[in-house]
Amino acid sequence: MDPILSKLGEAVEFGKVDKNSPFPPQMKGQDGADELASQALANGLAPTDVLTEALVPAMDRVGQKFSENKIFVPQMLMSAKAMGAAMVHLKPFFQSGAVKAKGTFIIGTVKGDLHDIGKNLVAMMVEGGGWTIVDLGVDVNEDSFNQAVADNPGAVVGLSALLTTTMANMEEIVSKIKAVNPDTKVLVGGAPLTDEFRAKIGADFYSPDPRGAVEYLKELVA
Ligand code: B12
Repeated sequence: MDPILSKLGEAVEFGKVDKNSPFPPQMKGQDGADELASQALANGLAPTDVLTEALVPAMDRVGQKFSENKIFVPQMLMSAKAMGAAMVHLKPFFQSGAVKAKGTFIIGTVKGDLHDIGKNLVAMMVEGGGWTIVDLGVDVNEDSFNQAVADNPGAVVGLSALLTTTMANMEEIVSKIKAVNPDTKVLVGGAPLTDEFRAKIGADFYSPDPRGAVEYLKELVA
């Protein structure tokens, strides 16, 4: 792996946001995720490699350490901040110049859930695929999704959940969206989901990654 990607992965894993950030003390004065992501792209590394080889595996390591009680919520939060600092540099590459004429994609993390990194990535990639994004943020309930569908007739909806407790909230949200607008297509995603779960809750499509969502949406308007 390119050394800069290993360094970037470490910066995210240990929560080093940028050179000036005092956390973690053992990385004082070193470049953080902000500088390293910018350097990786300036060196010509592909944005998808930066994402899939450095950033996403780093967050997986963070999750692993959290489950083993080796780190706690504050460290997880610093890693999320570092990931966010790196994503700022990736955004322009994924947004491309594609004309936003394919349709509107409403996305939100479901109620009770505050994880937004995956949701933001999906939004970024779908926007890059030529869709207009309505991002409802985190902790979104069925009424807000339905209001957004009413405001954007014909829009496709994406739901994200990262907790096993909040993925259960997806079922209610999907059924309330379908009760008002039966033709609305609903995509679901997030680490704990499976296609079996998608079928059980009556959603239209599941993908473990943003690429699958982009492909599905492409076929929808083809
Ligand atoms: C960062 C993080 C946090 C940060 C979130 C910051 C933020 N702004 O998002 C903070 C510190 C706030 C946090 C809090 C908590 N967290 Co947390 N967190 C994580 C961590 C380490 C990384 C998540 C992440 O960003 N991954 C990187 C992104 C890119 O991946 P992703 O989200 O899975 O998204 C990808 C796909 O799933 C997919 N996708 C996602 N959404 C969608 C939607 C659609 C439509 C589609 C098609 C695809 C798709 O595409 C994305 C890109 O590939 C995970 C561990 C892990 N490995 O997932 C734990 C994890 C999710 N957290 C966990 C827990 C327990 C918590 C807390 C309950 C901890 C606590 N005791 O307070 C709280 C809950 C707060 C809440 N109410 O939501 C557990 C969940 C366990 C479970 N099975 O339910 C995990 C798995 C850690 C662990 N191993 O125990 N967390």
